[in-house]
Amino acid sequence: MAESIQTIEIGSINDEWKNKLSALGTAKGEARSELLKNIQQYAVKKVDEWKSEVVYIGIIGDPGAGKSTFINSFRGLKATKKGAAKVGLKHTTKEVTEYPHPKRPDNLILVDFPGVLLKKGQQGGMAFNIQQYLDDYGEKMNLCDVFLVFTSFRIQHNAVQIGMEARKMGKNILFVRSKFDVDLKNQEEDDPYYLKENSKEDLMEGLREDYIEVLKDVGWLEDVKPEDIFIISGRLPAVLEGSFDMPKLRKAMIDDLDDLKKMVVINTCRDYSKGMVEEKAQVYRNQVWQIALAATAASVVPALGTASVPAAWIAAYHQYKQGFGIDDESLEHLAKMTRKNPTEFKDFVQSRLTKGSGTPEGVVQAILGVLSSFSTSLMTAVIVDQVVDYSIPVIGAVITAPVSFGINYKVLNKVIAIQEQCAKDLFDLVFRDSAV
Ligand SMILES: Nc1nc2c(ncn2[C@@H]2O[C@H](COP(=O)(O)OP(=O)(O)O)[C@@H](O)[C@H]2O)c(=O)[nH]1
Ligand SMILES: [Mg+2]
Repeated sequence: MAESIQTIEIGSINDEWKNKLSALGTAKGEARSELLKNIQQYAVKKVDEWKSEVVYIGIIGDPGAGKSTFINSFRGLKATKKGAAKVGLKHTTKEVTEYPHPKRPDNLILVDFPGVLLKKGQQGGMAFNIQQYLDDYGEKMNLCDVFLVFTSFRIQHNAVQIGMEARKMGKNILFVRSKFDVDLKNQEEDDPYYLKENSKEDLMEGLREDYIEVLKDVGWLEDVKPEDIFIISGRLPAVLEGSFDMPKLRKAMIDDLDDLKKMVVINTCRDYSKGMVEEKAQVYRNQVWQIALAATAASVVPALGTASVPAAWIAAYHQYKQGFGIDDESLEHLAKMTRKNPTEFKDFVQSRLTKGSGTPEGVVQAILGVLSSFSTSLMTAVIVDQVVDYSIPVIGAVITAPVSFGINYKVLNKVIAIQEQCAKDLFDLVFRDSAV
């Protein structure tokens, strides 16, 4: 029998889970139900675990470098909105200010650290007392998961010095050079032929190389690679659309975070670039086995809702939609930001998520249609009648359930794939004729 069973690649399963699963293989009767119940509870808890995490993103740098503008855009806010950071040189921050993300204010917080301009009458680098700065702000700095160091047209020593201290605390430091839209305009003025013969990417590459040289000059002691430097525009449309290095910056911001913190960022941030959509899909795929387990266990434990489609599916479906920014609320926000028609976006998404039937893809899409209408009883019917097409073997023979782990795993992956494609197509629809 063992030979006819295929195994499914389930990503980062840990030893604890491996043990639970093999115990399940031999358990019988009561013991088996009990074990399944435990797995179910544990897995459901896991699915929601990220909601108790907090991610702090530290923002440091020169006054006027575009920090406040970025903080607003990253949170999907215009500068005039309530809760937006005050923008402009008159509004240089003197205290640490926390800017929670409006979508998940308890989970994702940008921390704006005071600027480091020398005070009037003070001269030279000596006037900036790094020890004093650390005494004042070191504790807050330590809280941050990652730092973005913003610098303007020339790099100031003090911002780099603070960054260096954060580095000593073991933090990931990303260098951001904002206002690239201004650079582009200047370049056109200064040398109209340059951009006819070279690409924007060439200009960005040149800036990155200059930047590395200056960083070394001003005392950045570590190795810096061009990919550590991010050339962006902090203007709202550019951030939403993912112009210039914005997608790479987003990816770098989450690269060093653990999986739960990654979930916080991707489930919270509104951004629509294709690179980020792919990144999100990957994080969801890594987590699918947990949801599949929850769904599997739920479908065989009578006490927890018989053989209907488990709540874990519905929870996952809606979580993904939010994460990909294709739920109604995100679409309304996007429509507002881009001054387009929310109904057009909603219809588009609805049609993408529910089209087709007959093929395996159609089955999943039928399920999606049902999921989106929230009717659990109908969903059960769809599963019983059609999911048989998915005669996916069970992992290691350890779980045999009405809706097997394999089916759950496969279908959830399909849900992610369909939503991922939908989010990418939405990007084309929304931004096809914008020029940021
Ligand atoms: N064109 C353009 N202007 C920007 C950008 N970022 C900031 N600004 C402008 O630069 C000025 C200073 O920005 P602000 O965000 O207040 O900088 P902060 O002092 O670092 O917080 C403001 O007038 C902004 O409107 C950008 O990416 N592009
Ligand atoms: Mg500011």
